[in-house]
Amino acid sequence: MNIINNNILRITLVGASCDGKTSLLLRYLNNEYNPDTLSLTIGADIFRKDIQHNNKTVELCLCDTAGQERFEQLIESYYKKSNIVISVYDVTNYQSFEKTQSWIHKIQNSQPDTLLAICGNKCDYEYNQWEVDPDEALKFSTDNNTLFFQTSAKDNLNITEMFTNVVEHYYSAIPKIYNENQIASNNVDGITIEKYNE
Ligand SMILES: Nc1nc2c(ncn2[C@@H]2O[C@H](COP(=O)(O)OP(=O)(O)O)[C@@H](O)[C@H]2O)c(=O)[nH]1
Ligand SMILES: [Mg+2]
Repeated sequence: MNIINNNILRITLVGASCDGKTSLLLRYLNNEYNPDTLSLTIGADIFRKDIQHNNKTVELCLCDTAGQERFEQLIESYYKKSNIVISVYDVTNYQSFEKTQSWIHKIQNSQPDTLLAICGNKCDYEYNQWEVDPDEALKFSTDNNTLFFQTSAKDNLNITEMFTNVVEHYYSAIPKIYNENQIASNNVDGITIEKYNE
């Protein structure tokens, strides 16, 4: 039988190219921000970070994916193993919000048990440059039962709070699982938890 370590949480970031996924992760992990980043994410990268939750150490495996269509199958293989998916969009780019909507619908259909969040990034821009109305994004989020955040990797706004919040929500949905150190099933109360097998 497969022994599952429920102190590992997999979080995957998806979205369009250039909405700031890599910048969000670098800000969260290293408190770094590089406005001139030229390095496009190729396929997917995994980062790890230990956090404390209820006096226990939780290892976050954070998967940064590329926005290009040609990587969608690879990205799918990562988000399928994830407990939480955050779909990022750029508040100044309506097309990126449309991409987020299509990711949410796609993942909801294939994995109804994954905790989903949407994140409008680049909130540092003047509001008159925003193409995505926060009320519309919030309505989409409410209608689709996802969490909703607005962040800025540039100004370090709401990023740690977002990751802390998704982890809290995840565990509050499954207190029974988290109270045990290890569980011997990969499907308890309908929520699938898998061990990372990279
Ligand atoms: N103004 C602003 N620019 C950002 C922010 N986050 C990322 N960027 C910029 O947007 C571009 C794409 O960011 P990147 O993290 O590579 O996006 P990714 O393709 O989703 O990983 C880069 O030039 C970043 O510096 C943000 O919060 N505010
Ligand atoms: Mg990237």
